[in-house]
Amino acid sequence: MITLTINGRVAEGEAGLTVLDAARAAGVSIPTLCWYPGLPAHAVCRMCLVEIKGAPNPQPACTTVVKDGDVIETETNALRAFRQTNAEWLLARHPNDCLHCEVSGACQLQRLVREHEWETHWPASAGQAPDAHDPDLTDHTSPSIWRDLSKCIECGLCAEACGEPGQQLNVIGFADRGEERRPVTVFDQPLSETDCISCGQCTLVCPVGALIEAPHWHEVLKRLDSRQQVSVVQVAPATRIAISEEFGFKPGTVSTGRLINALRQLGFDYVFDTNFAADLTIMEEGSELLARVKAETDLPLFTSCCPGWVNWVELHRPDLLPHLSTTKSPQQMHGALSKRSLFARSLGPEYADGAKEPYVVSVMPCTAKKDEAARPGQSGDVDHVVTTRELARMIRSRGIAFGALDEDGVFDNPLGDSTGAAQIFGASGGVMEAMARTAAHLVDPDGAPALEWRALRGVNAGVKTTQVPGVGAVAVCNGIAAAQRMLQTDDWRDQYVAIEVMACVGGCLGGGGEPKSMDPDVLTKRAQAIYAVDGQAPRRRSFENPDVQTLYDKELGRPNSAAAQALLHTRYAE
Ligand code: HC0
Ligand code: SF4
Repeated sequence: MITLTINGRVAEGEAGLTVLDAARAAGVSIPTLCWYPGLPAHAVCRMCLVEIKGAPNPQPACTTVVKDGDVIETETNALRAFRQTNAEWLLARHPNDCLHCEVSGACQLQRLVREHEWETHWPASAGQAPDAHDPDLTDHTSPSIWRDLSKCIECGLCAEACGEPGQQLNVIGFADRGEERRPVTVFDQPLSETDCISCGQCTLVCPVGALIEAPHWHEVLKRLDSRQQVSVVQVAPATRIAISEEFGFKPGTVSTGRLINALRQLGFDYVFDTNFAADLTIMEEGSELLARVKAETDLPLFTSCCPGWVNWVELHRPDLLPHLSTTKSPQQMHGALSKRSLFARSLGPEYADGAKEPYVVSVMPCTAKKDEAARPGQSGDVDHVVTTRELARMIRSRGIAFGALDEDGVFDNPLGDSTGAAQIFGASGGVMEAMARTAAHLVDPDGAPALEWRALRGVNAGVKTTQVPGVGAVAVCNGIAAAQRMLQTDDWRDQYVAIEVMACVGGCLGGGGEPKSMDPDVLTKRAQAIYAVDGQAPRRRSFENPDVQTLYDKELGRPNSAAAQALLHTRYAE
């Protein structure tokens, strides 16, 4: 431990910490715009400059390491004046259209303006009107990600999240210098023509509104208000935990009941659970795996529920498409069941004869789920996808006091019951662990296979592996960068029978549509909550879900039957 003085107060800190971390640990807030936990600090925005006694010039807090005995000032007049000049430069180039901006209220620049009283330095003058946007800097071509580079403050975080050390996709990089420095795609193409996989990690780190998810929430509210169809909503496993952070709860708070009550207040007729379809995925994908193991074909099987990963395979390794499970993702399965199963037909004569379909919305931690919903052969299963962040805006916009809601909400049936195995889908390794629980049972119904496969858990390791008795070795790639590294090795084909890939580190709980967080441990906290829900579930293996059993008995016959293939499986673009 070392001792330092910050703004006249003595504090203890760990050796090796940056001034920024040490100050935050001591309760001192230093403004930043280009810093994000987990990405390298590069001191571009110059907002975090501090004075350290003995140092000739102000030093950036994000890259300067504390030394024992340091005497640090973060709020001198000179520093305040410097930050203000910096802000003036940024604000002179930034559109003054907060009222129209999708991230209003969640924008780091807007927050700093408010907290530091910089409003007076933001001219509402010519060139700053909303319609002054250069259309060449706006790109709405992707079904998942929108760009408006007139809002970019050149922090560089998107390029890091998309490239090194993040996703290692390098769709976005920096071009030009000085005034023209901005994040661009290769040949300045629109995102839809690049190798973007829609993971949304760039939107998660963007401190302003330059990169956002393609918003669906306005349209969802309009459709709910019109009440022309029965409306159905499904909620992803990761959303019920992270939504809490949007309303001031600690990371890792489980808000399932409150969330269900909020969705009812928004006007949805049926509030269902994506987890029901996650259990169904295990039945379909697990059966597919056991059939492939028996026939020794197209192994290893890759999971296909992450649309960012599916996009990557189609773009970069179409030779691997036969290895992808043909099982639709739980989102798409749930949509198909909501629209074309006994449930849909039970909604009334117009629904029974197909003249009408329910309006289906999903709430996902993921931006790529928006383009999954538009995939050829699957479009129509789900009408709109809102991210966790968008749902928070919907809840606020309707004046719903989330924190005051009762925690007693329960999902509707028959598409709302689930097991603990489904809940862990939201964490990296969860799909494979859920599959292991059921596959191990199917190959040895009288045995007592493990329920918990801890080797597959955790948000930090890139690749996790274990052996499933009677099935074979399985692996989990935690993030698309880990998957790319694995595919460059020589022996992955021979080593494993099944591989889970989630494009975002941490799995869906780290998805590009989750709340933005400056807590470096946020992924671990969300994961702990997911495993706690599983640990307390009365049923923890997917085949134990009674409503899934009923669905097979009444409608689908058995896993991978012709009826199941027609409703729950898909093909990929070669
Ligand atoms: Fe996921 Fe899913 S677990 S991809 O991360 O499989 O988005 O939370 O909803 O579909 O269930 C995301 C999360 C889901 C799906 C499920 C899977
Ligand atoms: Fe890169 Fe993902 Fe953003 Fe696309 S969505 S630009 S792949 S970080």
